[in-house]
Amino acid sequence: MVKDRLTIAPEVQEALAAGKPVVALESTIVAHGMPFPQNLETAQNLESIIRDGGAIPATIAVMNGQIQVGCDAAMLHRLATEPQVAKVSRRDLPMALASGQLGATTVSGTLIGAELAGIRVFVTGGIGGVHRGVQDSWDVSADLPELARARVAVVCAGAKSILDLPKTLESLETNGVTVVGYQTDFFPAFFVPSSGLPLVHRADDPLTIAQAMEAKWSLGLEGSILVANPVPVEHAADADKVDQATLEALVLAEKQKIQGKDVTPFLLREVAKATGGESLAANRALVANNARLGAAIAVAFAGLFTAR
Ligand code: PSU
Ligand code: MN
Repeated sequence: MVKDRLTIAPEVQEALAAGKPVVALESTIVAHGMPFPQNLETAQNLESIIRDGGAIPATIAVMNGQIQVGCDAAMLHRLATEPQVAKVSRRDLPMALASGQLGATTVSGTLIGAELAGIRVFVTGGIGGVHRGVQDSWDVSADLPELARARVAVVCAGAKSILDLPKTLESLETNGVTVVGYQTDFFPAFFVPSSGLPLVHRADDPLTIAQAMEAKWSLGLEGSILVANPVPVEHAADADKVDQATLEALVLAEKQKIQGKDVTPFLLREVAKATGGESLAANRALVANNARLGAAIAVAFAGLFTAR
């Protein structure tokens, strides 16, 4: 039964039962997306931003054979520091649960946990997508099919610029994922505010997004509303520097035969190195920015039901 595999922190459980706003957070960004100690600081900072915004944070991970929804300080510390944390997408969930090992959930894994727990808003940095060179590697993130399935809004800063963004957007459309630019007409490119790729949908306030969530799911349509929130310009990385670093990282990945789930963490690490930490600073700022918006959307969404 679901409840035998789901441990929801008491505070999160209470908020959900009372219809109060809750925001899910992923743990792969903590375990694999950033180095220590920036990863732990970021995890803690995101939780406090969400609290300041009037919502309850729930970092999702896998531990002791359970999907853990809402991590305490000790759990966050383990995720940030232990050397052998599994990276858990939908594919990996069964074995991670069966083995009892510690696992960090990706966007796809976190979406599963959030939906099972009844959390409707999830904040991340950048989603996975279609990788460059997909025609040879067939590397398409499990985040895409999961976004097509889970009824959870995801706030991100676009897709990581290490990806093929036009193909990622096409795939989102094919899968019926509603992509909404937040106060922008362009798909953000993670470390930089715009990819130059135009978006069809735009919202300028959290309430509009909450209403779109309600509209989509009240029809019984499955899948996410993907809120694309650009990194604030003052925190953006230099676009040319990031592009150059990305190209070099891709060559290095090929040379070192980096494959599968190791590709994304490898590229993020190399780009951070080559930009002298500039990309890491942008990454931290953009998730914080997403956490602020995610809390506001969760508050607006909860408000739709209490106002009736
Ligand atoms: N965004 C970040 N840092 C990350 C990731 C996203 O800022 O570490 C992670 C997310 O967990 C996402 C995963 O789901 O990378 C995608 O991995 P892959 O490309 O292997 O599907
Ligand atoms: Mn992949």
